[in-house]
Amino acid sequence: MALTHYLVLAAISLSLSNGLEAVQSEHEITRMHRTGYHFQPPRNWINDPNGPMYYNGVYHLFYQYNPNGSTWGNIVWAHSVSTDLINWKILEPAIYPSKPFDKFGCWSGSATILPGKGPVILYTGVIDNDNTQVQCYIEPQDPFDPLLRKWVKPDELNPIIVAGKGMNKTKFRDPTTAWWSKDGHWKILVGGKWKRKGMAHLYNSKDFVKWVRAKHPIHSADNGMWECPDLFPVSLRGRKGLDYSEEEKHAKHVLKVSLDDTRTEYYTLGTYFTKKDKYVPDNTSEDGSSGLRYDYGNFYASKSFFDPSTNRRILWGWANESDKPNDDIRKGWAGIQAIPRSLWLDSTRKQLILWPVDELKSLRGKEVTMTNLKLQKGELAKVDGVTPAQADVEVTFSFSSLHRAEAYDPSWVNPQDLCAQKGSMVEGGVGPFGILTLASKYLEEFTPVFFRIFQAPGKHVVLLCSDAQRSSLVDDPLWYKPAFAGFVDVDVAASKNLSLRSLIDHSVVESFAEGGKTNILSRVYPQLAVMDQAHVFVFNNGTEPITVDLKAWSMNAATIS
Ligand code: DQQ
Repeated sequence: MALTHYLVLAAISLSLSNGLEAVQSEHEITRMHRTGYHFQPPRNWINDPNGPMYYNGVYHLFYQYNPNGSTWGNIVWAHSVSTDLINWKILEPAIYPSKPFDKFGCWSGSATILPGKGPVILYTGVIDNDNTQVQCYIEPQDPFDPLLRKWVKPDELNPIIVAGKGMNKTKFRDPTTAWWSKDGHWKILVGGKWKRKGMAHLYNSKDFVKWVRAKHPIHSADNGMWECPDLFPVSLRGRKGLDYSEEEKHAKHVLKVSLDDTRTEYYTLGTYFTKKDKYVPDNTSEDGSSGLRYDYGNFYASKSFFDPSTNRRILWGWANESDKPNDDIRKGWAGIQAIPRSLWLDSTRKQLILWPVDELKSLRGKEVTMTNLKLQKGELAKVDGVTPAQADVEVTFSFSSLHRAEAYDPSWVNPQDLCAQKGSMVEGGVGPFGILTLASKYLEEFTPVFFRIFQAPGKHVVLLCSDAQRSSLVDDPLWYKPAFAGFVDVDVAASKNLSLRSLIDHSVVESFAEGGKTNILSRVYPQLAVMDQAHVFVFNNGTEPITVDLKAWSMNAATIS
């Protein structure tokens, strides 16, 4: 059916219903946007993933958690365990304020597995109302407990690091996993700020007890407080992950920082000069907020870990809500974790690839396929047969020519502005084409995830958008409905196709373009397109016809209890 037809129906339906009048019960408000397979605890606020690790056959995920409500505060480390990264058992909080060195909060940190000893954790303790931050040490009470339920803070060791003279002690947090260096030291990074400069302080220790700050930060840049830094090696040879301490010849390093000012993250690929304790980004990686991102959407405070059981590096990231704190109080919950992603270096060596861990496939239920489906300009087709609000969709869009690609204006440097301006409904040459997720019957609401291809001198520019602008009938200016976007670095003239995978889960659409080159997570709150009233469509709004090949699965719910 033609898209214009749907849009006329949407207008009629909206004028008849005079907007959104549905009165929702408290139960519906709490339930209807909860995720089916993205990690979230039964209630309350969560933020950063903390101390992820694999130990003795068990994955541990700790996370910042407010045990008393659904806004940020009273922060403890909640604790969940899993054997497959998808289904989780929720345990008692592992770290909570109990000592003068963490009385005002137990903030983010990381786990390190010490040879011959087992896991220990470094985290940030807040010691007063002024937010003075120190780094603290905690270890399992019983290292033989398979679930590591209880943790103890040795008084004689804590706080293990305090800010030195001339440092900003209220901007001093989020210790990384430690790595062992050939120079005979354990090393960690701690995020910091001095004036406008964000930085990662480097600390050395011979015994994991006494920590000495290196003369200079391992790296810094003029972009405000660096939260949750992460530095790790990636192999130049294939997808195999490397442990933090592995000093492989055939490796590069990744430094990721989370920017408090913009609540966005970026990473650079570069070289870690171990002797000098310096990290230098490659000249192909921009060192700033418009640099490379794991995700161009709602994804923050991420943290990776090495999984020795499968030789993967796995990444967790927090996806905040996009509604208002008052909505979260009504819902009784806020925050989810993105699906854990495997991570490796792209063959171009200029960026990373991120892809949902394979274990997610265990939740795939009924499968539908669409093959060789032709879509002319303005056409769309419904994907029938899967649970539309809880689905995994993989699709390839092919086209025979790029002659119709619109000219690229070099002033379009910000993909998000470009996506907001040229949304899914603005006709183009090659694209926009993609999928409409969480769409209501007559498209009063939908979250499109789509490509648009432009012709620039000597190359094509591929834009991926995940556009929340029309995702919900609720017209609240305080709801965040961005047209998230990123460019996809791909030779589309050679391949003449583009692939997309979207994980749709009630209030989250998590998308991966071209096998994980450019990824976007959006949080959305449809009012009509909920549960079995939601739909998934494929569409084309470009003059170039496209061919669609699609597989979609209903997703079963993960067990998280
Ligand atoms: N969240 C934690 C801090 C960290 C911030 C507090 C990042 O440790 O810097 O909940 O979201």
